Amino acid sequence: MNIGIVCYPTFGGSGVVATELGKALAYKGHHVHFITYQQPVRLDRFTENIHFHEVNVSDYPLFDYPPYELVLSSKLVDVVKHEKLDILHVHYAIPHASAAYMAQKILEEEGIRIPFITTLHGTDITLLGKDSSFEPVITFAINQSDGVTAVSESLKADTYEHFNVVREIDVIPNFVCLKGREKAEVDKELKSQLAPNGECLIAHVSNFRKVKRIPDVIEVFERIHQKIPSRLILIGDGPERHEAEATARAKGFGSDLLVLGKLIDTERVLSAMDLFLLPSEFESFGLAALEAMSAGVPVISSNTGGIPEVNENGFSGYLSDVGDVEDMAKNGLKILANDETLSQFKQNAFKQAQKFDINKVLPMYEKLYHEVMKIN
Ligand code: GMT
Repeated sequence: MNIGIVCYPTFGGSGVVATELGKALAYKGHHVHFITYQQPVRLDRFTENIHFHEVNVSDYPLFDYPPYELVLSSKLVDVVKHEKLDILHVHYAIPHASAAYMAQKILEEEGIRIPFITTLHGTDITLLGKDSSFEPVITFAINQSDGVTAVSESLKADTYEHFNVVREIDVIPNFVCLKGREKAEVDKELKSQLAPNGECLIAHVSNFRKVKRIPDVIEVFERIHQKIPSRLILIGDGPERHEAEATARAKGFGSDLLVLGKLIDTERVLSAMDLFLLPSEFESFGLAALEAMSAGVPVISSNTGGIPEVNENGFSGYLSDVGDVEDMAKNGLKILANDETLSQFKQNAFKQAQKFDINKVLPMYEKLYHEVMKIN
């Protein structure tokens, strides 16, 4: 198949999922065309069957806000025509689904029928979707899509709750690429660098937005740190990061805080961790938690949104109510209590991640592509 993928090219979960999906499809022999304003961050090397089409937004002095959506629609028309695409798969409803709809209509005038699938990722529905300035467009674009997927049952339910969606939504969960690994591999050298005195390593990965509840990460860590030698490893960047560093210093454990910033290859660092914290206010899925589990790291998380579909309470980690930092710390200490318990949770975390291996999820997307193309 000749597949066009539209996504945000940044470190956010939707961009990561779209890029990894494209890479896996290309590996299976499909031709994949990424169409976005920048090379996606995880598309960092030449890969056969993968093509990148940059959307250039012109900087006319007339525009206070350059119309990205229109330029994207035009680019989609161009790529569909010249690369003879069979299908478009857009990730994140805004503005990708409506841009795809516009491109579809323009191409129809020229006798070309291109179906498009919209994958809903979370904040497009749960945060932006609730904003009345976007709602009619999102509802329309979802209803006009030839296929719609959500990354969890919880997000599917939220979509029906917040929008007047009258069409079927398929749940296709996010995934990890385990590359045939049967167990998680620990980077021992890195572990001893990060924990020179054998401290427990506790990680958090995110874009440090408010929804991630970074102060809870600090609170939970502080409680664990008071009981056992431990270090907090923060990966990613965003508005709440600076405050987190300042609080850690003020609380007196600044020297046990390591801020690694945006990393392309989180897998290696995660493999050295003992625990992962995800206390978010809301998560439609929690890809970061799944990536941690795929590195054999148990997860202490909130029980919001789609997280319970990913992290199994008492098996791959523990779930607590949003904001219950006492319970999260208590659960973290339970996992870290002794080597035996920790090792069992690590194995369980990897087993849980195996349920979301790309080999299980990729065929679901391929099946949907075929169904949508047959109807059209
Ligand atoms: O919140 C983020 O980290 C970014 C955001 C995005 O759209 O890139 O993530 C959303 O999509 C991810 C991939 O499907 C999900 O794993 C995240 O749970 C979801 N974020 C929220 O729902 C807050």
